[in-house]
Amino acid sequence: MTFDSKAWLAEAGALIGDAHVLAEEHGDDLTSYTQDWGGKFQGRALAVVRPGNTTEVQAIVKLAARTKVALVPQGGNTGLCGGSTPDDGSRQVVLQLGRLNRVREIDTENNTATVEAGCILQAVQEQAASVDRLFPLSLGAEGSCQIGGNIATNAGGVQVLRYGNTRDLVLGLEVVLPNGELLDVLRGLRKDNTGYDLKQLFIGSEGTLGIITAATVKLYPAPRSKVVAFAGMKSIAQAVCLLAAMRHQLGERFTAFELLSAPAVDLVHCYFPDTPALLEANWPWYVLMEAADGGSDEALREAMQDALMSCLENGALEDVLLASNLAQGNALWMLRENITHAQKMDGGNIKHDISLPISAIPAFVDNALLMLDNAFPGARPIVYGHLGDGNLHFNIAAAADVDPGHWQLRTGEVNKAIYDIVSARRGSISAEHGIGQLKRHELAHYKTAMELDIMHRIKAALDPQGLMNPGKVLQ
Ligand code: FAD
Ligand code: 2HG
Ligand code: ZN
Repeated sequence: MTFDSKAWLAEAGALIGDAHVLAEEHGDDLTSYTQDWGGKFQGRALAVVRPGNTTEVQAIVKLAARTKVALVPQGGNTGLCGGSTPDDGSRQVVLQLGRLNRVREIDTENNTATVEAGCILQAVQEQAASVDRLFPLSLGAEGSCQIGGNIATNAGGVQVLRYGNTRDLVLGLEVVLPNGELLDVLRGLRKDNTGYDLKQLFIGSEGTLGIITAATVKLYPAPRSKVVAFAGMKSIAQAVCLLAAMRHQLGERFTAFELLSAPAVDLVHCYFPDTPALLEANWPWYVLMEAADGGSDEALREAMQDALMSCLENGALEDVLLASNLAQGNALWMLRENITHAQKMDGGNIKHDISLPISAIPAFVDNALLMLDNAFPGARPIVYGHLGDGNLHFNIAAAADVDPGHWQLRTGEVNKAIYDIVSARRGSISAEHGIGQLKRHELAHYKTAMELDIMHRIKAALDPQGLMNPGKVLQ
């Protein structure tokens, strides 16, 4: 039977309202939904549908299942692996969750918030702050990514050191399964050993197993004080010693430990010339640290200062700046967050979001930089990331005399060279960004046959028609 796209659009319109079904056939411009944030992936879609509640999501999923139309779930479309970009479109529909943006409940006694998937991450943080709580997930895209997208990618960010990944923050989920049925495990329990923990399957599944429509997440006491420091050092080995010493001295108060290489800092200065110089001397490596707690600013500053001074004496750092106020702390964070934006402006960088045991990072970096020097002379490594979690963004920009477009053509070669080193050390080729369509071929290569087989069997059990975000994660 031929597929009648007009009839499909009309039926979808009848289910959720014509105004919420966007289509080229209706003269709508779908570009902002059919290309990714980084401009690496462009697709097309039969339509973009924007249901307004869980029942409407179910209705759309049932329609898609009956008519064999594939669905591409989309949150804020800030993902870095092309996970929310459709393919060439004739039979793919983007299911955009932005209208599911209600806060269903905040329970201050249970320290939980139950929010719909389309809530912007920053809005969830603000809701938590309004009741004197902290929702600790924090990342550069927090002004536009959605909590559903964060859960679907198991996002990391800059406070994993203290609070864990998104997975560690989710207590319950509501999920529309690929046949349109509702899996309701939206519970706010910190203990629940009643068999398999089904919600975990959907966390990090990148829209391939179902549509997350709501979540119950953990809240924490809002910190009263916060201090930020910026240190320079000669080597990553020093930074690893610094991490251990600071954690030892500050314990639970230590919330962030971000590594920045000199080329990453220089790139920010180049594209954001107003960025202030922070230390007098230049160092090959820098670390941005943050501590927070429920006590006074003075006491926390003193504890941070004591810890930093003993690290300076012990040779774990060469130079350090303790931010004197909130504005200076924010400027330090801005420098860190702007690396991604500077790289986008610079063009053509090949991203590697890798993780290793923290103890293995210095040798990995030495090894990988040497390999690059030999195999890709002139290539510019822009290394930075969440060293406190053993997660580096080991991104490689084109040599100054190489066209960024040509450099992109070497992605497969560069990836193999880096990932072989990561894999030999039992690391991960995707620490926090996911697989999407960017790394699905590499996943097939670097995961074991047993892991892949189990993943395929789970996918087939939940999505036998293969309509939930096809071509993502699994090949
Ligand atoms: P989208 O990009 O819309 O989708 C991502 C994936 O999730 C897709 O596969 C999509 O199909 C699926 N999906 C989305 N919503 C749902 C849903 N409701 N149900 C089922 N599947 C769904 N990531 C980090 O981990 N740490 C960082 O520090 C970080 N920093 C970033 C900084 C910048 C400047 C940018 C642009 C990105 C950054 N990211 C980071 C990547 C990105 O922001 C995260 O992956 C984020 O969690 C994606 O959320 P989103 O709502 O934009 O999802
Ligand atoms: C970050 O930590 C993000 O800034 C983005 O995860 C990393 O752009 C990147 O490679
Ligand atoms: Zn990151």
